[in-house]
Amino acid sequence: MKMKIERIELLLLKLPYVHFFETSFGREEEREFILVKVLGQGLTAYGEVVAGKRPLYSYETTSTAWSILKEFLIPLVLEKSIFEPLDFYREAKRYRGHPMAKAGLELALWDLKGKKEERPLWRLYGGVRTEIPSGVSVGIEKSIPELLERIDSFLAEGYQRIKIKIKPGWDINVCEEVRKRFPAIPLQVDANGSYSLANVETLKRLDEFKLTMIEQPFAPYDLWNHSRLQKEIRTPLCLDESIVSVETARDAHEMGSCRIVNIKVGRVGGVVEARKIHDYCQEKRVPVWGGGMLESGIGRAHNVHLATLPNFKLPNDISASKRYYAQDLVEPQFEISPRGTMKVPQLPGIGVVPDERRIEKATLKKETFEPS
Ligand code: OSB
Ligand code: MG
Repeated sequence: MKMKIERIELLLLKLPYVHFFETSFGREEEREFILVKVLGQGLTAYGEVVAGKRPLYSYETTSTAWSILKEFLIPLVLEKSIFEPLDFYREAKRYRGHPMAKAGLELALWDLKGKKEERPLWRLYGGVRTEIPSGVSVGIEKSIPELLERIDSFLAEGYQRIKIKIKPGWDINVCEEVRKRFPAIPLQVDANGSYSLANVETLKRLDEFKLTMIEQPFAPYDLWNHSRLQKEIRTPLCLDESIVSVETARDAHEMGSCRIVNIKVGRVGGVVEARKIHDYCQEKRVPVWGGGMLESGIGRAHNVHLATLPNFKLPNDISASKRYYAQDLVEPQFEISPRGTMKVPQLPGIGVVPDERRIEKATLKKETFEPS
């Protein structure tokens, strides 16, 4: 099916969180991110770039992504009349790095394809479920009692598992208190790469807490030390930041660096690469689950569709709209059922409707690009 793209827009948005989010990188009160809009033949399609204001989770930022999109990726699409996500993936590959910038535009092309073909994304991807299991990622809080209260209220909402952020000094003591209060809940921890060999004894002690997994204890590049640690502990390691392509997924698996893989489209450069990682892991019987980057409803809708693939075997970091924002950018807002599941939208493309007035209210900057 041929498609003519008439315009691409970049929008820089700022949305305040309902509750601050703190990780080993520090505390954030609001999220700055880029929306990519692709317009053509009466259709409007949306992608979200998950890069943040500062290069903490990865080297990308809203301003590097804006520049890569403006100078290289958008001209590529407009000059070569690319509209198929797979063609974009192949052409964009010659530019090194910048996966979040690439993913934002690829996601918009997927939404466009779904809308053009009048099918929701999960059907284009070959998804196998109409609702997905939701977990919640709880940041570092001001005190342990406050953390316990937050966990309690998320459990009351139905979330199927709790993930807590850890860092050196906010780990063993925290797990002890959480397990004292909630002895049997599915629990996992995420270190965002904040440990080193110097604190390997602490990591070994995490084995006591019946955790489903320990996510990314060491730095992103450090597959080797993850593999050494995995041999010394029972708890499965899960890699997030380290897995940036299907090749790194293979390296990690062959080295024994993890037993579970977190998939984020932004980190791996789009849905095409994410599905390659998914398929490789499925073949090797390594379960995957969907990570999150505190996306708006637009990015979250994309994550929901991806998480319908068969090898997404564990609850995802895909939570209700109100867990993140007072008013999300899409209608309907994402909600979770008392069973801790989220419905997969069934309208074409992302399947939810962005509210242009809310988007405009949150927009700091906008730029429009057209074919010459
Ligand atoms: O490591 O999974 C992570 C948010 C920002 C950056 C990194 C991570 C996270 C989360 C949030 O854990 C998950 C969510 O979107 O709910
Ligand atoms: Mg993580």
